[in-house]
Amino acid sequence: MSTDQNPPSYEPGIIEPKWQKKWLETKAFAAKDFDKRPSCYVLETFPYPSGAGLHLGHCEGYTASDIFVRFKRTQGSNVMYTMGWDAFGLPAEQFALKTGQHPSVAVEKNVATYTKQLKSLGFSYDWDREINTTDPKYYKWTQWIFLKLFEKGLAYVDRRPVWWCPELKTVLANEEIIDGKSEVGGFPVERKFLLQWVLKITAYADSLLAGLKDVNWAESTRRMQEAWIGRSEGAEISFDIEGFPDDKLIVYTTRPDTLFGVTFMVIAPEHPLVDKLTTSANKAKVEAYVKAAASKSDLDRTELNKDKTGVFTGSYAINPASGRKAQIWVGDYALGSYGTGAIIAVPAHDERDYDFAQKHGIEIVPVIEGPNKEPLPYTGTGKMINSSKYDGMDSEVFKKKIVEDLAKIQRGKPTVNYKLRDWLFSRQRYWGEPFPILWISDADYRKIDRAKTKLVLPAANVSYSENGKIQYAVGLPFDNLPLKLPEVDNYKPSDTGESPLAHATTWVNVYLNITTGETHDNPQCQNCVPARRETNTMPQWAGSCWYYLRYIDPHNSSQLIAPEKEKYWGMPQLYINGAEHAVLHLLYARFWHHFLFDIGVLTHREPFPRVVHQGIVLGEDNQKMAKSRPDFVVLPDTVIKEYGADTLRLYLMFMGPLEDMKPWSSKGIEGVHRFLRRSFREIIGEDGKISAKIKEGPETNAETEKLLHATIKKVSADIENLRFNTAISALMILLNQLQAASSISLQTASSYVQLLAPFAPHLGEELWEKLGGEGSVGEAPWPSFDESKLVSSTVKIVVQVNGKLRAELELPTNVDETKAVEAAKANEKVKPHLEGKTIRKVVFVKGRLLNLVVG
Ligand code: ANZ
Repeated sequence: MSTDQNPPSYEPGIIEPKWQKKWLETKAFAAKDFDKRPSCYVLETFPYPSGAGLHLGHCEGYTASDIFVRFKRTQGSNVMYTMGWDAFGLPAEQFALKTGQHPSVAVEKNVATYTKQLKSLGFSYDWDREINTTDPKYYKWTQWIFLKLFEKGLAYVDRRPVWWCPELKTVLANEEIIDGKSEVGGFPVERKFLLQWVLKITAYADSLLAGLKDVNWAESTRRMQEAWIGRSEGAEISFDIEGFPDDKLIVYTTRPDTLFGVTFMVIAPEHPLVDKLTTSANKAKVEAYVKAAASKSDLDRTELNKDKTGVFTGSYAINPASGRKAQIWVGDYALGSYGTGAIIAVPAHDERDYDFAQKHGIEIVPVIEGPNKEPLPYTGTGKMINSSKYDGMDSEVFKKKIVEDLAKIQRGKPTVNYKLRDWLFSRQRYWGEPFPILWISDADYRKIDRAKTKLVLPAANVSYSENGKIQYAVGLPFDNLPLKLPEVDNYKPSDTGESPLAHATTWVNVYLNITTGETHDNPQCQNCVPARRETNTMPQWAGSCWYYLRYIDPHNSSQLIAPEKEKYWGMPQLYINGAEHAVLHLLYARFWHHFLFDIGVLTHREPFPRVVHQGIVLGEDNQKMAKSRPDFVVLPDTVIKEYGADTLRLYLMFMGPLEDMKPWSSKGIEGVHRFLRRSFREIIGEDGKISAKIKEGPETNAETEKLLHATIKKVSADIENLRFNTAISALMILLNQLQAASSISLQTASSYVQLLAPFAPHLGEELWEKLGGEGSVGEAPWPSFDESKLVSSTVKIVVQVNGKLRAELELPTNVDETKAVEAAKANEKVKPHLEGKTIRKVVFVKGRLLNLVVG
């Protein structure tokens, strides 16, 4: 704390809260709809407010976008920069299970902590646009989008196998199961068939692929998303089966050119023909195999290094091209869920098939010869061999030709497949958005007058049947949303895998007026039928699929987003997030966005034109920070307490390129803290007033002037390109020059503060105020640079000793011979070569070379 006796020092603990308060009070960062300035919308991933609070990863990404928007404001943009909470999810529900308190209690507490932490970092959000996915006013629109998907036939139900862990009483994701046991606790899991909601994302596969052509994303991310969608062009080929004249075995292949090399077939354990094709001699073996396969995940089954297992059914397929017989095996490396669930196996040209054939002693017939007669399996292209009349043909030509020829005899057709699967959209959980759906009987469904009802009915009926009774899904009227999540006493999923909402029997069982869509508990009501609410909830992804749209119009109760506002703000011109979002979040959100575009809600087809992934901040030991190694976990709060938020921000950006993985360093943070202290000291004098070194009038030091212009140019370009670390280096070099100069102009000092301000906004405001700057430094127009002042002020001079290159010196452009010799003598690399010797001759080429002849 400064007193009258002591010169003031840099005290972030005082400066920072002061400016944070001021920014909040003046609503300094309000985004103004329809303002004349150009709009600039920047998005960052809204956090899941966990009990652990904000971590360094959040701070890194958020600081980067905050610098970017602060820079944009000074350039005259009307910035929209926002924050919200992705607050549905398992941990809040588990908190409820443990404490008996409603999950919203945990959410509220955590949101308060996060808010405080984010404010303490000085992020320039428009807090009036804050959103929370668990707020009924928000999830009303999540439900609305779902209802639209339902109405358009893009949501359906299916009895799907899910992994169920009886011990944990929960459904688990594929990734949570290792070797048939739960990752947590190692308990056995079983397949359970539960009724699930599924969204038809596959209908958007081509649209999602096409859109990737127009985005400015990291190449690796674009490719990952492409691979996830996995468009594959191939052919379906139909095989006769010996002894089963009424059946065909249809396979999907991307290599019809290998057809003459087929020596066996593999069908998935789930394939509908397994039982039929298994001869009695093989029955026991096949049944045991099929049973064992049921507990493996697709991931386990297709893992390349896994042993390729299988059993022979005893039946044979007949190759439509060669007429040869091929054994039909059941093997779990053929997946039931891809293509047709059956494949041709060509050991000569496919690694998996090769391993399998070797292991089971099956014949290997090469049909493509590579240019260098490569060893098997050979997966490249070449000349056809062992393929009857096609021998000698180029394999790429043959690939098309054979499909055409097979098509003529109805044995084949070109086919496109996708890796992308429809999206399993329901969870047996409490803490999620309820589905605005009710189930009614077949007879009651038929009573609905489609012309009169306000219920939402899908183009194609959505139904399921249980014990011979058919149930139909109807959607609540759009006007009746939100359907609020009911209070329950018991948050546990039940033994049957049913969602905890099923316990809320009075909420679940209602009477539905099939005209008005109203629900109540009065059985007497006319037009009413008994109905049962859907008790699954939506997955965590739902709320985050469209949140970036809601910031544009967060309080609109009659529309998801007003079209004029969507037009004005457009889509976020920058979205910084973690690389873990490369597929799921960015794909799901794009799907909903394309859909909303198609139904006329939006005018922009792609939501995220520019996506950048921040790199992970590692611990000082170069490992991922983890609770298990608490000594290496750095918490933002602790750093802020010790050094202040400006230091934390600056250091996170100085550590290295934004997208790189980089380790924390306590030395490094000391360094940037010193830099901020030096900046403070350079502007503010001993008496607490503006430093005596700072003079009115134009800059008189030519070196300073040149460097200032070069720094303005560099920092501006670096911020635009998110190269914050090099921008900060440039500021450090400029500060060195300011310190070395005997005086600085007020203009230079002000420009320096402006350049520093996006990175260290609190210190920026403080120094700006001291310099007598007008208003907030965040609003002052960004300094401009003069290209003509950038002419380099230094040259590289090559130093030779007896003609041998010894060093390169950076010296002022107009350096003379004497000064150059002096500099060379002082240089560490040159010194040893002069020791004990006399300079006999000096050759100096101005601005280029210095040769010292010694002896
Ligand atoms: C014969 C063949 C020969 C194949 C060859 C490959 C190489 P993508 O690009 O992934 O679509 N396949 C087809 N359906 C399958 C299923 N349900 N489970 C496991 N594998 C399946 O690859 C398609 C290839 O993967 C197909 O082409 C098929 O093997 C296999 F030298 O057919 B191929």
